[in-house]
Amino acid sequence: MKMKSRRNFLKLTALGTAAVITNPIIASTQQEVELTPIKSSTKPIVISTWNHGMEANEASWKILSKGGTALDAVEAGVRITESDPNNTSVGLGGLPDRDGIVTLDACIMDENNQCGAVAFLQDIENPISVARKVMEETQHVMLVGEGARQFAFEKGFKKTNLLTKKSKEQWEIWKEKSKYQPIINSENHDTIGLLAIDEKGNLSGACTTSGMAYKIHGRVGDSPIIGAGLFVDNEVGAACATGVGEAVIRIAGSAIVVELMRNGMTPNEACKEAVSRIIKKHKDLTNLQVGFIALNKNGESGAYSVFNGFNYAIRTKSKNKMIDSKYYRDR
Ligand code: SD4
Repeated sequence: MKMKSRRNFLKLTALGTAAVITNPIIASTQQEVELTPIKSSTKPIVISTWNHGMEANEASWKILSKGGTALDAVEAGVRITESDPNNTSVGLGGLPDRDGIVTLDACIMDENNQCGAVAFLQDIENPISVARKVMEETQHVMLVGEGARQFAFEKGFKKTNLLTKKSKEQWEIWKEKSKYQPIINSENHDTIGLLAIDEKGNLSGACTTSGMAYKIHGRVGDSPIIGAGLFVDNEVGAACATGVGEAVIRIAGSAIVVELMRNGMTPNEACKEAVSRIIKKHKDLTNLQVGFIALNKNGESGAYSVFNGFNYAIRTKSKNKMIDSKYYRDR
């Protein structure tokens, strides 16, 4: 194609190359984005959702600080949360669906746009590692339900009872009160989404959850859906989501955040714009908590949520802390 003006094209100097948008109409509407090369003091970096992110980040950091890959780091990080029986929203000990069955959703994506996902998976403690096997050892992106479970067994994963005593007791109390009606409640879900940049400047992400507590059996949220719960584009950045998955899917949340960063927004601005789309598309915001976190290729991070109360953990050479997300409205 003929390039009328190179200025119309998105420039990603972080790569030392110009990423060419092949449609001139689209190109002429793009803002030119100058991404300065990532400072060596900024990488590696890992960010992840909620307080459980602190522990997960540490596991990722062990890998990143020794020069390991972002892909290994994101998997190792979220495995910690998945295997924590006291965490009732991810992996082992996750709150079950309304029938008392724990079903897990997870996905992983690397710097080459390779991705793998599992959804509605039962009896496996670390769905993120099954998702990675789907990515690396099949030609597919997503396996669900019984097929995913059988695949996991074939790959040597052990059968594990995911319903802990504590989660079973909570479910029994819920059953008494709720008459089998799932309640969308922002207290009931705390997915871990984790994004990392390694020493080489490559990005990967992982997202894993037991989903909305007391959901209808068979319900799958945003977390295993590439583009909704997680998206990574190594030229631009990465994003992941937490909260009411249905709302995230409706706007292709994480893909949108990455695309907005491509068009020049900071991670904070991109997360805010995605949240504002959710707000525009939902007349009733009752209990509709959604939060996004994002990391751009420069190692800048950001977050935004519908309501207060969302936070994320950040780990770099110089920082290891929780950051409160900016938000649209007080609850
Ligand atoms: C879901 N988004 O299944 C997940 C739940 C979640 O923080 O994010 N919790 O809808």
